Amino acid sequence: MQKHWWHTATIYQIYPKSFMDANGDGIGDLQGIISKLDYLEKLGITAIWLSPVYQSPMDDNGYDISDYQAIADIFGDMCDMEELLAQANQRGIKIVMDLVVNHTSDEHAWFIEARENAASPERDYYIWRDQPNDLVSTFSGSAWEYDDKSGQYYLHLFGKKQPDLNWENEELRHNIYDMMNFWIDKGIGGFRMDVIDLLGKIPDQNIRENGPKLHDYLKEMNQASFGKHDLLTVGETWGATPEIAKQYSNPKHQELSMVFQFEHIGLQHKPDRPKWDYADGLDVPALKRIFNKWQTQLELGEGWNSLFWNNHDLPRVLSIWGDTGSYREKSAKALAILLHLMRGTPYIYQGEEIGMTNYPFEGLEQLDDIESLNYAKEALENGENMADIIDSIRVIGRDNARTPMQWSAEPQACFSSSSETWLPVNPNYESINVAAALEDKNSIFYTYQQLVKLRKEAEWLVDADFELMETDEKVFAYKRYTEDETYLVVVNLSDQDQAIKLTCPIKEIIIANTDLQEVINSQILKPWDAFCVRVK
Ligand code: ISL
Ligand code: CA
Repeated sequence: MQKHWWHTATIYQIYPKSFMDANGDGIGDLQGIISKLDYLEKLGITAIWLSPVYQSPMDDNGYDISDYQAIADIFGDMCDMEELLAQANQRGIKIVMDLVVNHTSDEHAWFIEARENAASPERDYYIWRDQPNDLVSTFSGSAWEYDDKSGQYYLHLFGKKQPDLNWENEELRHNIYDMMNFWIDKGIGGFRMDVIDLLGKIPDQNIRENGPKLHDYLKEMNQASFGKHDLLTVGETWGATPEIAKQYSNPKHQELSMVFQFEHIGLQHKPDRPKWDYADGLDVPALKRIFNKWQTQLELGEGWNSLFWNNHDLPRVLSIWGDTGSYREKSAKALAILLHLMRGTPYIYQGEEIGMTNYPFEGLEQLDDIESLNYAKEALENGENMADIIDSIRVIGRDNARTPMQWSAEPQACFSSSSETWLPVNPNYESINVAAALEDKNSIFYTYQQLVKLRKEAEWLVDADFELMETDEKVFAYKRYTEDETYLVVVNLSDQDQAIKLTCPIKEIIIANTDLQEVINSQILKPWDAFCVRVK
């Protein structure tokens, strides 16, 4: 198998509005990111996945782009972007851009022209119908919006201000590839591709994901843009199975490096229910089953995994599956060890490396997220009560991931010099912050640092096969083995003691969040104990 830099990389996701505010307007920006590159270098990450920084009315925080080749004023300008690229590259850090090409903003010049002039070529860049069908938007309500001017409806699988692009249109496709090449020429490290599985949609047949032409488009895109370069490309694919993931990521298909699959994330809500109907606690046996499937069915050379607990759309993993009380640090390390030693490329979401948690939201006025607010509005109209709605949003809403990064115990966690930040700072910043983490040798940060380093150096992390081990329900244990070596990863995913049988001789301790000798002597895992050892 041909090895690429991203096989041994760890990627760090930055949500620009919330990372660091340099000019004191309460919103993160590019100069803020530049000022924190030394911190990221210390963590050791190989690349940053930068959520959208393009020009946008920010109806969905930049996932509604009005100009793909300009930077949003709130973040800075193209000079700042070039400076970020240069400064990051100097530190050996690549910048992976977010590619949002399922839809644009309704303020994009293409859509403005399409709307104004039904005879324009741009009209066909979007999807218009005389009558809506029953497709619904991910952000609540019908996926069709009536346009007065032309008397037709346009499709929006997300917000009304996010009209869907028509990928059947060849001219549109080539405009997108040209735009991608503009960024490639600037020296970026790759693309994270927003809802890429929707490109082949056929609205008239209610086909959203995995339409028949999807993979033709991706092959064409690969050929016309990134295929000639050694870039990381990762597609966001909510419904992917291992079979589907191989279609994208098998090198012989010449599409993408990897995809994000969300099967494990599905455990955050009740089966076949909307995400707001969240599940109580983590179903550990199901988690084991799902990771086992992905680790064994996406064979080396036939596909590649992405590994993540968090992103800007998800609740903080410690709040939903870990422990935010006395085992906060222990559980954060346990979850990190569990994930980062599997086969695939790990992604860290800003703040995860210091164990940030959900925000204690109490009312709609504290929220910004279009998905949460639209859901609340619809649920209220349907007669649901406010307390239940807020409860769901507090547990699973997207703003949990989006509150400002906590840099220190100073006011506004040192995220901004303004007392008015675009989302409130989590009140726990006085204890959970970067400055405190850096000072404490045993902090979560240093576990992440160690894992990132390990991924760069240890070849077995790429090559070794995966085998799930039979253990008690709440213990997740797996082997990684090559012909010559065997590694054992054991994690207690609970706040209870768990008995284990650890009999094989330990040759080397790779990483641990506990006193391993004590575990061996007692044959008991204490709450959230986790370790990796070489046994052969
Ligand atoms: O998080 C989600 C699952 O309930 C959805 O809100 C989310 O919209 C979906 O995961 C697709 O996400 C991506 O595209 C959206 C954008 O709002 C998300 O931030 C982005 O990650 C539309 O561009
Ligand atoms: Ca700012």
